[in-house]
Amino acid sequence: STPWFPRKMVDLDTFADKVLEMGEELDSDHPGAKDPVYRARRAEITKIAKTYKTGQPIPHVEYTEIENQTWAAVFNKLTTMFPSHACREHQHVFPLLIQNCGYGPQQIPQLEVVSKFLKDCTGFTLRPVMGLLTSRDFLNGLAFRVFHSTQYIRHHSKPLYTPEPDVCHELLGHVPLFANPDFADFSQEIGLASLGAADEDIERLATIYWFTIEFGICRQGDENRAYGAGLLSSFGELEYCLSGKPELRPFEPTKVAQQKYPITEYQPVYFVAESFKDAQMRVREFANSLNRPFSVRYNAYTESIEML
Ligand code: H2B
Ligand code: FE
Repeated sequence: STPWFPRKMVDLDTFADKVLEMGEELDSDHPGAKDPVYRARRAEITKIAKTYKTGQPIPHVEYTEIENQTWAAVFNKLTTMFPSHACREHQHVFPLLIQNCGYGPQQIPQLEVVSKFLKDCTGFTLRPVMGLLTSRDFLNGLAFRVFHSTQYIRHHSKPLYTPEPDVCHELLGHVPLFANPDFADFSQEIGLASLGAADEDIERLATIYWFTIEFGICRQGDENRAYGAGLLSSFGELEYCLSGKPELRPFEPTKVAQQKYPITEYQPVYFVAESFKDAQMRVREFANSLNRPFSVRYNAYTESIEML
C-alpha cells in the first residue's frame, strides 16, 4: 500500500505539527541550550511556523541587534569565499539578492521578500518551519517547489557554528540556487520521486538530497565549485571541500544512494555533477527504477499532483 502523500499545496499545512527534534526543545549540547533569553526568542519565532497556512504572507520578524550582528559575522565571512569557491549560478544570483531582497551585512533579510523573489525567478516559494521535518515530508515539499525554511538564527556565542539549519544556512546556502531554473527543476525532480515512495526509497532519495542540495560539487570549465548549501554556508567546509583532501567521485545516483555519511563532521566523500540538467536527468532515470506503481506530475495551474 502506498504511503500517504500531499496532493494539493494546502496539504503541506499538515506538516507543521510533525517537526522532529529541536522544534521546541534544544539538545543539551546546543550552544543556546542554557540561555533562557535565546530559548524564549526561538519559541516566539517558531510560533509563526506553527500557525502558518498555505497562501499567507510569511510574517515579518523584527530581528534584534544581537541577531543582526550574528548574521553580519556569517555574511561577511562567507562572502569573502564565494568568488573563489561558489558555483557560477550562486554568484550570478547573489548580487540580485543584494539589490532586490535586502541582502547585506546590515540585517537579516525577510523570508517573505525572498520568497516573492524566488517565485518570480523559478516558481519556488519558502514556507516557514519550526525545525527539522522528516525526510519524507521535507522532500515531498520540493515536489510543489516549496522549500521549508527556518526563520530563527543560531546562538550568538558561536556565529560560525550551528548544529541545525538556521536562517543563515537557508538564505546564504539554499536560496541563491533555488533562483536558478535548472536547479529548481532538479530539486523538484527529487521531490516528485519522493511522493508515495517506500521508506527504503525515501532513505535513498534523502541520501541523494544530502550529496547534492546539501553537499554537492559541480564541474565548471576545468574547475570544481560548490553548489550544496551545507558547503556554501560553512566557512570551514567550503574551503576543505575544494582543497584536494576529500575524495571526489562522479555523480551517479545508484552509487550516491548507497553512500554512508557523517552528519557532524566534514564529508570524506563528495560527488561532482556535470551540470544541474545532467543531474536532473540522472535522478529522473533513478526515480524510474524505484518500484512505485504509478508516476506523478505537478500541475502548476492547480498547484496539485496528478497521478498517471
Ligand atoms: N527539515 C528541515 N526543516 N530542513 C532541512 O534542511 C531538512 C529537514 N533536511 N529534514 C532534510 C530532513 C534532509 O536532511 C533529508 C531530506 O533527510
Ligand atoms: Fe539545508
